[in-house]
Amino acid sequence: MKDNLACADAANNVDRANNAEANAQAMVARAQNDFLHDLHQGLSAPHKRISPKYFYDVQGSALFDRICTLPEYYPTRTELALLQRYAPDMAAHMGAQAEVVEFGAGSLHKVRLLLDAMDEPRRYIPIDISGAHLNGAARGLRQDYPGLLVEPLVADYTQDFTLPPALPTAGKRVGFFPGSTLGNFEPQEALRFLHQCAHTLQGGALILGADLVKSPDVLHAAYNDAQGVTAAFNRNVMVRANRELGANFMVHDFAHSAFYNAPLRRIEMHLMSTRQQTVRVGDSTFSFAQGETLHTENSYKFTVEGLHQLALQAGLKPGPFWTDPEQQFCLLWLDAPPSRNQA
Ligand code: AVJ
Repeated sequence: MKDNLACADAANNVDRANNAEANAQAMVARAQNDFLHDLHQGLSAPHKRISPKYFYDVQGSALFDRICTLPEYYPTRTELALLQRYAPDMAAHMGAQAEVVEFGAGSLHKVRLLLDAMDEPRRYIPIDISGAHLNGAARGLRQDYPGLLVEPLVADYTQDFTLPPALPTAGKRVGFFPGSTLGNFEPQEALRFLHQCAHTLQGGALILGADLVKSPDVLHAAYNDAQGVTAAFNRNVMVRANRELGANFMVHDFAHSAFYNAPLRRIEMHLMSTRQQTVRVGDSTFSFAQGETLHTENSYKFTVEGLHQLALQAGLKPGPFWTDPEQQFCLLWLDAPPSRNQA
C-alpha cells in the first residue's frame, strides 16, 4: 500500500515536472509568437517600430544593468540615492505591516531599501512577465527577510491582473513602480495604468519613480554613452530577432540614434539604416531606404506638476514627493483612496 502510494506520488511528480516543462515551453513559444507578430506588424507600418519590451532577453537585461552603472546614465544612481535618503520617510507613510506590490521585478536592490526601512513589512508581491527571473529573485529575498511573505505573480502588469486578497490584520497595500518605467508608456497607457493602480491599491498608495524634464544635453548624453552600451542595447532587439526568429538584420548597417524630442518631452531611440537594404523576417521581406529608421523606444520625461495632474485624472491623490537638489529624478507618493463602500 505504502509502496503503491509512493509509486503514485512519484508518477504525480513526474507528471507535474512534465507539466511544468510543457508549460515553460508553451510560454516560450507564445513569447516568440508575440515577438514575430509584433515585429511583422511594426515593420509593415509606415513608420517602422517595435515595442521596447523586446529589448529584455537575457543579453538585453544584462546590457540594461550595465547602462544603469554608466557615468552618463543618471536616473538609476539618482533614484537609489533618493531611496537611501528618504526610505524612512516613505516607510513612515506606509505604516506597520504594509505590503509592497512591485510592478516589474528588475529592481530588487531598490525594494530592499524600502523593506529595510519599513516597520514589519508583511508581504512582498513582485509582478513580472518573466517567471524564471521572478522565482530566482524571490528565493534571495526570502532568505534575507525571514518574516516576509514573498508571493511572486507572473503576469503582464500593463494588462489586467488580480492580486491575492489582503491578509487579515495587514497594513496598507503600497504599489512600487520605480525606474521611470512609466516613461515607456504612451500618455494614454500611462493614464490607464495609474487608473488600474487606483483600483487595485484602494486604501493604500503608489510610490512612483519618474525621470524629470531637464537640459537636452544631459538627456542626450544619458542615451548616447561614450562606451556605446546603449547602442548595443538598442541593436540587441535586432540581434534577438536574428537568433529567435531567424531574421537576417545586418545589425552593423543600422546606426544607433537617440535624441530628445522636446515638444513631446521624450527621448526617442531608433535604429537607422545606413544604406538601402532589405531584411527577411520569416517568410516576409521588408525594405529600408537609406536613413529610414526602426523606432525602438520612447522614454517620456515628466514634471512633478504634470504627474500630479495625471494622477488626479486617474483617481489618485498626490501626497509628498522626494527629489534631488538638481531635480533630475523624482519619487512620488500617490494615495489610492478607499472605495466608497469601504470607507
Ligand atoms: C527602463 C525605460 C526607464 O527609458 O531610461 C535606458 C530604458 N533605454 N537607456 C529609460 C533605457 C535606453 C529606460 N527605462
